[in-house]
Amino acid sequence: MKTEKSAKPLAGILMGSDSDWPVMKTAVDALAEFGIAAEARVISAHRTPRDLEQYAASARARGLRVLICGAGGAAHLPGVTAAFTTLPVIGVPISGKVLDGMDSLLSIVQMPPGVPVATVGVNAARNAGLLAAQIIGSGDTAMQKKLDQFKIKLAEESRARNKTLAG
Ligand code: RP5
Repeated sequence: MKTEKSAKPLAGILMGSDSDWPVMKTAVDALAEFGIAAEARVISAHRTPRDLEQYAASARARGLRVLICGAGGAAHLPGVTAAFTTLPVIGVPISGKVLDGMDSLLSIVQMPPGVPVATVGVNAARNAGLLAAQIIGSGDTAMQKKLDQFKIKLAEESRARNKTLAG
C-alpha cells in the first residue's frame, strides 16, 4: 500500500481491512490528479478501536485536512472517526460478499444529528477523493483553477459521447 509521496499528506485514507484497498486506492488516485498527497492506513472500528481514536484525535494536529473512511458490512469506521475529530469525514460504503453494500451504505449514511459524515455511493471512492480535493481546495485559488479545468474536461468528454451515437 504505497501512497506516501514526498509532499505532506493533507488527506487521511482509512479502511477497515486491506481487502478494501482496491476500492480505496481510487480515492488516492483522484487526489493525486490534483497534486494532493494522501496517507493510507488499515484501522478498524471493531478490531483496533483504540488505534482509531488515537489516529482520528491526532489527525488535525498532524496537518490532515480531510479524512476518507471506507468500510464494508457493519461499517462503523466513518462514524466513529467522525466522533473523534472535527475534520470533515467522507464515508465510502464498500460492497462485500453479501447484501451488495446496502448494509454498509445504511450503516454509514444514517448518522445521528451532530455527527455528520458525507457519504458517497457504494464503492464510489473516486468521488470521495474528488470531494476531498474540493474541500481542501475551497480556500485555495490555484487548486480552484485545477478543479475548474477538471469540470471543463468532464463536460468535453460528455459532449464527445454524442459522436458515438448512431444516426
Ligand atoms: C470490514 O469488513 C472491512 O472494511 C471490510 O470491508 C470487511 C471485510 O473485512 P475482511 O474480512 O476482508 O478483513 O471491517
